[in-house]
Amino acid sequence: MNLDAVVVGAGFSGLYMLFRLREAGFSTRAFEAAADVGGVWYANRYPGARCDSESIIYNYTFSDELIQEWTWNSRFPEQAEILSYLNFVADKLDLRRDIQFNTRITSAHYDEVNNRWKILTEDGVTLTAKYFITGVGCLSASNIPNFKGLDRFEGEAYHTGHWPHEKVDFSGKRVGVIGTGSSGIQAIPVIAQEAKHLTVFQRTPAFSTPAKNYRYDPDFILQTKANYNEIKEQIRWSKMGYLHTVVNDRSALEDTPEERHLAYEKVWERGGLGFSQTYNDLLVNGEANETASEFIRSKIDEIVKDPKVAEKLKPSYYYSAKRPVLDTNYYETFNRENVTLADVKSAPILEITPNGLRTSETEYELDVIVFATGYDAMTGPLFKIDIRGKDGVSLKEKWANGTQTRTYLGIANAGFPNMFMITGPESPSVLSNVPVSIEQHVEWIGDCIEYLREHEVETIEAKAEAEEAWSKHCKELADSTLLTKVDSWYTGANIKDKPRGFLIYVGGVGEYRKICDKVAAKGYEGFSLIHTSSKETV
Ligand code: NA7
Repeated sequence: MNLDAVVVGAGFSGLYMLFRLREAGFSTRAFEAAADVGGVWYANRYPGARCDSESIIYNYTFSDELIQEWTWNSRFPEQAEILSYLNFVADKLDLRRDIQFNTRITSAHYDEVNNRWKILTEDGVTLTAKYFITGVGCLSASNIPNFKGLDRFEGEAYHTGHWPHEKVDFSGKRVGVIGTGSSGIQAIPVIAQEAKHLTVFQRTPAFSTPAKNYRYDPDFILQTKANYNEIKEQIRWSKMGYLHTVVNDRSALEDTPEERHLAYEKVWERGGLGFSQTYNDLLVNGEANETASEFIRSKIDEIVKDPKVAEKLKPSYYYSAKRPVLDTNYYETFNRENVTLADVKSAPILEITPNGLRTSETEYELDVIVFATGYDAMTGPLFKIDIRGKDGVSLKEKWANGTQTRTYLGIANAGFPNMFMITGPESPSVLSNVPVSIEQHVEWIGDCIEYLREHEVETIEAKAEAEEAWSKHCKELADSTLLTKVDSWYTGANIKDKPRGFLIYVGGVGEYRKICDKVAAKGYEGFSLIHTSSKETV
């Protein structure tokens, strides 16, 4: 099969990319390893799975019809509701006829003689395409630490990112959850209600603030739909793709302790991810950050009855430097009689045993282990495919050879002509409301491919110097924040032997959009374009 474009993935990215290119008349096919649409929302079915972005902005904005015809139920959408939404989109836009499910792309090699990508599927089928576009997500390559004895466990074991479709029954069972990031913190309160006993194995405590979820009022929905153009403009040009902005546009240190307390209390009560926006310097000034961190620690003291448990739950790093978490009754769960907190920082997990697990201190008998141990973020999903550009150099080799992954705009790579990444490393991606970033990428890539057709361009490739400058810019921006001062999946520190680097553009989605638009307006500045006829390089 020879196509104009192959798109990998049928989540938020792949679905829209397929639609965008098909509408422009390009023969396009999407390949999805799972049995249906949804991407991470197809896979993350663990109890309590919910999005931390507010529903009304966690959707596509490109089609007024989609906006008007879909209605969200509550402020923070549950996994099942998001999955229904993506199914609704796939049906409405008639996308399934161009998606091949249950098909993993295993390799994509660039053929320099014919200027085509040669793409291989797991079942041995070869395709060729002019453009190779990845929509593989940033947090889709799950990570289970290589614990000794992992395969000897005789009970049930699940990773939150690959949850079974049938309901997992915890009743009457001794359950262990390893990991207290977003997934663990969402799952723990729900599992605790059902399990006979739940042990939470915590290595690093997370800062969590209340989601304060509620059902939407029908009038609010009507108003939202009527004003959607305004909402769309606001999120597209915002810092992080959200509606909330900095609550107090000054340093936290300009307020008195009493004023600060009131400010934090107000934003805490409001719920949602806006807590990090209470003041404008919480992510850049350690002293200011400490005031927010201390406030959350004081809340843990207030909520958790056993002071020793409360102490263990308090993080000591900068609030929001690791991904901040939203919860519903997380800290409260530790007041339940059937819940125990095990600190596996001071007493690490040594091995998984047939009946549970053993730490350096004691042995735990478990019927079920839930691995909420996260993901090989950003680069992990791309490395699952053997992607090779010019001279047979793989993306893995290119990125692993240096100490830092390099891309141009998070969209393209020098040495990999006619390949585009949706929310690739060094784009705003996971530091934004992701669908906003996805739409911007898809539209930019779609416009670019149309431009190439119109101008009879055979290949487009990022220039090495443009890539170098972009990576440097990303690094400088990140280094000016507290985000690089703490080990996290943002920096790659959660994966053994992964080169450290901060692989997200932190300048904001609005600023990023301006930069990308400028690059396009200048005839794709920073890219080499080779024309079909003349072989001329621009
Ligand atoms: P995260 O946020 O990476 O959390 C993973 C958790 O698992 C975290 O608490 C880790 O502790 C813990 N972990 C990882 N390895 C181990 C070992 N070996 N022993 C004990 N504990 C371990 O993943 P999530 O799935 O919760 O969230 C990912 C993102 O998905 C989330 O931020 C949203 O954007 C959506 P650590 O902190 O490394 O000490």
